[in-house]
Amino acid sequence: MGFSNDFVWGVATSSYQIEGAAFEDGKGLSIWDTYSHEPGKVFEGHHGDVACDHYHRYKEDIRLMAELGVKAYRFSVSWPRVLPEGTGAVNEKGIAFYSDLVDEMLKYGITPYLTLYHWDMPYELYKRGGWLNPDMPRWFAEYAALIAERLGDRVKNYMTFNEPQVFIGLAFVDGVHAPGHRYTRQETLLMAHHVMLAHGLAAQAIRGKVADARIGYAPTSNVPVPVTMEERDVEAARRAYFEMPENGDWSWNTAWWSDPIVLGHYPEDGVKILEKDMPKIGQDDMKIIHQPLDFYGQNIYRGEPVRAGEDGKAIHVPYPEGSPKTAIGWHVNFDCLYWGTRFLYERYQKPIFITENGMSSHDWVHLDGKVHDPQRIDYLQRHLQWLKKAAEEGVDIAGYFQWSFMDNFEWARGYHDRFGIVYVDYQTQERIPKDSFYWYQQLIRENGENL
Ligand code: PNW
Repeated sequence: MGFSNDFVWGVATSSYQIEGAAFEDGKGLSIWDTYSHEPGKVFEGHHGDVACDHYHRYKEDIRLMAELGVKAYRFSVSWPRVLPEGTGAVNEKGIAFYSDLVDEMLKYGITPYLTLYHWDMPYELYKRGGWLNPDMPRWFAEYAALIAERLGDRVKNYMTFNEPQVFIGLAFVDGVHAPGHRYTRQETLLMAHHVMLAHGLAAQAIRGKVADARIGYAPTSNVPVPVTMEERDVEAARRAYFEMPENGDWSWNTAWWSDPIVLGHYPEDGVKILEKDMPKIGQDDMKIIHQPLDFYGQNIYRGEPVRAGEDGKAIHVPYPEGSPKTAIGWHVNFDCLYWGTRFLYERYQKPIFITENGMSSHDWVHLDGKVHDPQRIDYLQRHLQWLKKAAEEGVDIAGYFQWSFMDNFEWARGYHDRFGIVYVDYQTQERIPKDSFYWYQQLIRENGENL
């Protein structure tokens, strides 16, 4: 026993990171279109104007996915491509692109998993206050309804948000992602509340249009991993995953972002610590936020080793000097997929999808014309071994999406870091499957049996 027969093996990407065609066919601007062109914001001034030119090459890309043998493809829709002003007039050419993209997937038997918001907020809505504006949840629901109406006959799987921790936390708490501001705690907590309301209203809107829709969510956070299997350490890690830090540093807190959506209330410990900065919560808000979820998605890349202190609380155990890091500088800890899925399943009791997992490296084309990435094969293999162990122990794991299908625009790091199992030559737009592509192809064929 390991992965179920209907286990969903997939790959993931997002609109701004691959599409390009940033100013074509009536698309509106997103905050990443503007931010990436501000000097000094992105590595060496890179931007997503062309990216992988996927907008024009999607047929070739989907054909390659079919060759890979994935059962599902997680992609995102660019909100300003279909609603240039975020609300109101529809850009039919934008809708046509996603409709054709979905048809192309279905032609090869690849199931679409659609993310509504992977950070590329319409610039026009940003000018109106973005996530601070109380109308934002309603605009988001209007957008969700449009997508469900136009694609819902063929798209059944939806994720509302990708990583609110990043597009609120990194963008507005730390100020290092678009639009790159620092707001007060009061303001950012209000934004977070609006994001959750938007999730709830969008879920309702989708269900109103697509009776057999399956709806999920795709947050992220690093997983505290116990350094021993002793129950004391395991319990310390579990607590650290969900507990609000005493300093009120809330933006990466798993419970803050997921309890309201899955359980219907903010976590008590967090409310106590953040009380004076909490937004005013409307009478029906929690009901709106707490919509039935069909699956729980989580992006997991990293673990943070911890052990239990005297009082049972987690103490961070630093990684040994010189221990492995990926090109982006992230430490590697394979068992994060085991502990992460286990802790999440205990708390939320939903079928779990790993909606992203993968690593960056600085790959190149070798003299034999191939791209050799043994480090990525090693990373994926060991992470999947631990995911399999969780499945064997009864954690309900429904699927795994490798990040990313192809090298792409890695946000503030530009094209410097490569996460793909397909290499992209940005000069020629040639795609070259890396060794890890063929490794993953084999793994999917065997349903992970030889891990
Ligand atoms: C995710 N962290 O971002 C995003 O969903 C992708 O768009 C992105 O390309 C990918 O991971 C790789 O970075 C993350 O700080 C950003 O732990 C930051 C973190 C995790 C994920």
